[in-house]
Amino acid sequence: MIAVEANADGLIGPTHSYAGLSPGNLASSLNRGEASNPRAAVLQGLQKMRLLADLGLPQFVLPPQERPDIPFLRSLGFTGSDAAVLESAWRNAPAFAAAACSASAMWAANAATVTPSADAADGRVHFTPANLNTNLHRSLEYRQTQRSLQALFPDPQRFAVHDALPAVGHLADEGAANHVRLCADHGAPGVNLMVWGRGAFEAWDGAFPARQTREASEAIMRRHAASGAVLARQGRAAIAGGTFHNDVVCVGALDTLFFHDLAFEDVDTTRDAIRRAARGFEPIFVEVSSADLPLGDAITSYLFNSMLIQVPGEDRLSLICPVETQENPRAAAVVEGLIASNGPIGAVRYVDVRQSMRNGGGPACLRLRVVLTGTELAAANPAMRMNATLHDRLADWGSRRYRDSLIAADLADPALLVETREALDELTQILDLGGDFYPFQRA
Ligand code: SUG
Repeated sequence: MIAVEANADGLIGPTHSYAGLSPGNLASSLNRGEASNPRAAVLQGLQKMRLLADLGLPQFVLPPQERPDIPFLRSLGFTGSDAAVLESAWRNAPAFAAAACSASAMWAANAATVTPSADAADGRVHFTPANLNTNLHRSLEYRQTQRSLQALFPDPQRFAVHDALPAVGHLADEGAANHVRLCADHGAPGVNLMVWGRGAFEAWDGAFPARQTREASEAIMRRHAASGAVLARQGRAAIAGGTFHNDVVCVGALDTLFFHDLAFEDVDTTRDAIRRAARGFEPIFVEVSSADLPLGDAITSYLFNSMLIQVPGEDRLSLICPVETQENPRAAAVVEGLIASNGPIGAVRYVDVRQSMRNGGGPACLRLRVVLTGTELAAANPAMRMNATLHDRLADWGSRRYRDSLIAADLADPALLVETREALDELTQILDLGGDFYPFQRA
């Protein structure tokens, strides 16, 4: 079967801010309290989507979620008008109010785990929205994420959009950020590398949280009836150094796995298991040593949070790296070395997603990869597909609707609540999502 790799990126929302909500994500902690620029953020994200679409990869947009999340605050007992709920929550429970304002659904790599039809026993594409229950602000995403995926992939004959796993610590799930699929070509059966940080019943004593349990990864492969599963433990040292998702130190595409030597607890066993699971191809391992790129540089440069893509018409793979990679001499040297070699990675393109990067979200965090056959691609919602026209409409929308500076105090402003709803209301028209997509539209 012939298939292509599409990307669905999270459109960055109007409340994009730096609230320091993710322990173990060093950028999030470091930039806590800084002023953000939501308008620049949304335009940067759109520019990246446009680049991918122009390179010939199908590109889709996942809408931002409704924030501030007033229904969440009401569930905590805040009452009165929406403005009163927001004001009272900020006064009495600021940590909950901050969580309710986060635009974190932008990082679509955490939206879901995806199994292409080539790997699923029933021949459908399967999605499990991630419960994201390690961090409060992210645990608010999965219901609306499910709705977004259903809007993008509406045909149940071809697409199975599951519920999230039960939202408990034992089944903590962060979606595709801990999943890498390797294959001979996209339409062929793949190896599904599922990377987990801790066991469900293990006493975890790491300084930073391990966000994915082995049991969550197993449950997803089971419910998708997915072939080619390989489970691997994330390096404990990597988590301790700030690798809150495996995709901070590892990315793969087609037959190539590109990773840092601390990514897995046991690199040799992981490599062997991938080799054994690979059908019809010999995996290529491109490992970068700590000597060439210390973990700290891997994390600040986000070299491995690049997208690794096959550009139509090119014979070697391309990296889509953040400009921060180029600015880190060691990381830039690794990239130059790869391109100069005869290895599988032959080109690099740099993108500016600095607004997202300051919260620990690089190019790969912003996208969810979905491998689709021709008929599946045709069954995806065309109104959510990026092209020059949609790019320009969304860039105009963001330029008109988004503020160019936000600090914590602004998030408590009832005027921002009105602005975000007006923006999202207009967005549902642009993306043809109907008049009841957001909770505020259904109220
Ligand atoms: O979950 N940052 C996100 C970044 C997610 C990156 N995704 C992948 N690596 N796939 C997180 O830690 C910070 C929000 C704040 O602090 O305001 C945040 O949620």
